[in-house]
Amino acid sequence: MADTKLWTRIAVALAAVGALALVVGCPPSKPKGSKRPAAASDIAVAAEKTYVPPGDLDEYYMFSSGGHSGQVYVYGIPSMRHITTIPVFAPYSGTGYGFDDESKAMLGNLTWGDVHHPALSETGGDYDGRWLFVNEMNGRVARIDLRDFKTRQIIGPVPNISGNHGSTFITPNSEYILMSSRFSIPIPKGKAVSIDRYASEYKGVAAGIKVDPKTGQMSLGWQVLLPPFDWDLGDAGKKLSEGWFFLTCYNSERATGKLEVTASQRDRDYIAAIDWRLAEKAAAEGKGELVGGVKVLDPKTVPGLVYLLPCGKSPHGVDVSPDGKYVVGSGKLQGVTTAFNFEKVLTAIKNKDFAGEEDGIPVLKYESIKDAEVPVGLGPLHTQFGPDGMAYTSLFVDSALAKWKLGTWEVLDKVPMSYSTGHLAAAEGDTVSPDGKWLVGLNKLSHGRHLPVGPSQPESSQLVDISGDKMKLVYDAFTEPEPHYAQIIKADKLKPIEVYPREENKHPLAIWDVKDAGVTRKGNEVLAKVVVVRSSMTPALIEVNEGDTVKVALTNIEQTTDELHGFGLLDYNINVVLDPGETKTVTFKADKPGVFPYYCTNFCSALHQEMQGYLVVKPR
Ligand code: CUK
Ligand code: CUA
Repeated sequence: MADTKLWTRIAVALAAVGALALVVGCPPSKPKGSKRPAAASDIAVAAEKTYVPPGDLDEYYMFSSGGHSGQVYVYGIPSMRHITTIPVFAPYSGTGYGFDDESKAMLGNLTWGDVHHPALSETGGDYDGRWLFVNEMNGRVARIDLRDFKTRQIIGPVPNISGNHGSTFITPNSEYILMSSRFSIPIPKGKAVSIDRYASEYKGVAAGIKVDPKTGQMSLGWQVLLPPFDWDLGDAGKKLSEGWFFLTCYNSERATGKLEVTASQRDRDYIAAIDWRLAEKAAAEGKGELVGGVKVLDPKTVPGLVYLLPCGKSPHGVDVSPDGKYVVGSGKLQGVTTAFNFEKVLTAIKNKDFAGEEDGIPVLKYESIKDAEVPVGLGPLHTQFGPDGMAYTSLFVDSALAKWKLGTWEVLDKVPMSYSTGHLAAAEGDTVSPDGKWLVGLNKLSHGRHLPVGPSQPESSQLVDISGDKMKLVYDAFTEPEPHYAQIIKADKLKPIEVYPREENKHPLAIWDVKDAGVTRKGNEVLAKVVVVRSSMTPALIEVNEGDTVKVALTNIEQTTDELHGFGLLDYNINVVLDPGETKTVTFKADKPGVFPYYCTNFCSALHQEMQGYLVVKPR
């Protein structure tokens, strides 16, 4: 009871800090007031550190989640220049994504996604530069091939998962991607069970999505049943903790929005530690039950599968240190972040040193597994790492980043952020060998540090130089909505192609010579094979009848860097973009009679305007 009162007081204090921050931190008229005093030499150093002269290249790629824009944005570091947008879960007319048959099929019926956590594929716990995986809240995960920066697979909506926030977190050799239900529901989906039976019949679910080590192809894997605690964020163990997945929850109260029970009542929620190798083995041995088409394991019948680590109030992020020894969990309603010692976790498991259980899952004793509560500041969310035991934690309420040291637990430095950082990303900062050097605060608010653009303001990402003892804010960038997590990889680990080599194009409708181009008909189905090359589209006339189903197969036969061509068809909502060497198809019903010009949308040569043709739809 006393605890609850204490908590109420803290909550009030935090709310006041938040309110105060809003008042102090966002003067209504900017940008003049936003110029912070800085010594001229500081400015010169920051400028020199971040300036990438014309023609020079950045040292790192940053892949930043685009939140509910559904996309991934690519920035160069240290310049913070936006280099490209990778469309993933929403159509993007800039690259014709979501218009051609292939990407349309991948998107399915959903035209939006809420992207939170990119995960670069790993080998031996280091980024290997092969693929980028990203989650989105509607239960899906996408794989982007870093050879061509294209979305190549979308898996899901995965059965039984509701609100896929806890992904993508990848194992050190890219064996699995973790996924979890943020919102517990009865499973399989489609059962309408009264919310009064939440505590017993609503289920938390964690999923291991299997990744093919050769192709990156994802498949459903297995799932683990968890109590309905609202499973939020995760990380995979590495080195000392390899073989485990960690997942936070913020509602061990089993609150359902009713006033008398809230998700913040308890002083501790949990981090679940899941033995994924055991899950794999149990599923292979035929344990578990098929629910919604996936093997679901109940921890009650697979002893040792899950343990619960008590963690400070409503934890958000959980991050594993480069050596795998520390599991750092931050209660977002606290002023400290907790470092659990995984050696102690293993000892406690061995000795069955438990404090109790939740739905049959053993709960470890907080005091026997934690090494330190580090007083980083208010509202700690996420932690990244540098070399030499350095750790960096984002503070949402304090609107700052804290630097501290693993082992000594000293807080060494803080740098204010504008404003209210959610995630932070350090250069290779979640691998077994972080680089140090650069840290980016991915802020939830920008608070006027940009030319005013009306009420719909951008988010901001700020670059911090972490190469010295003190952290130095060196650059403000304004980002597309809404950056959650980002990962930063050394540029030389990626070797993207510049054209699709002709010999690799296995599309059945690809053609490479204008003499193969033309229009054929089977019943009321029309196929137009079109060659696209500077500076013509062949054929330049496609004649069909009203009501025909028309498939246009376009091949860009160029083998020259940057020679993209587009196919915009007026009045039919068709916009396809073809990279050099690429073939795409678009299928539509010719339901409007008339003459409809098509033309190249990418300015490709002096005769770009001449790349055009006509679709003639003859009335019935
Ligand atoms: S979340 Cu957005 S600040 Cu989706 Cu990882 Cu923590
Ligand atoms: Cu092809 Cu413009």
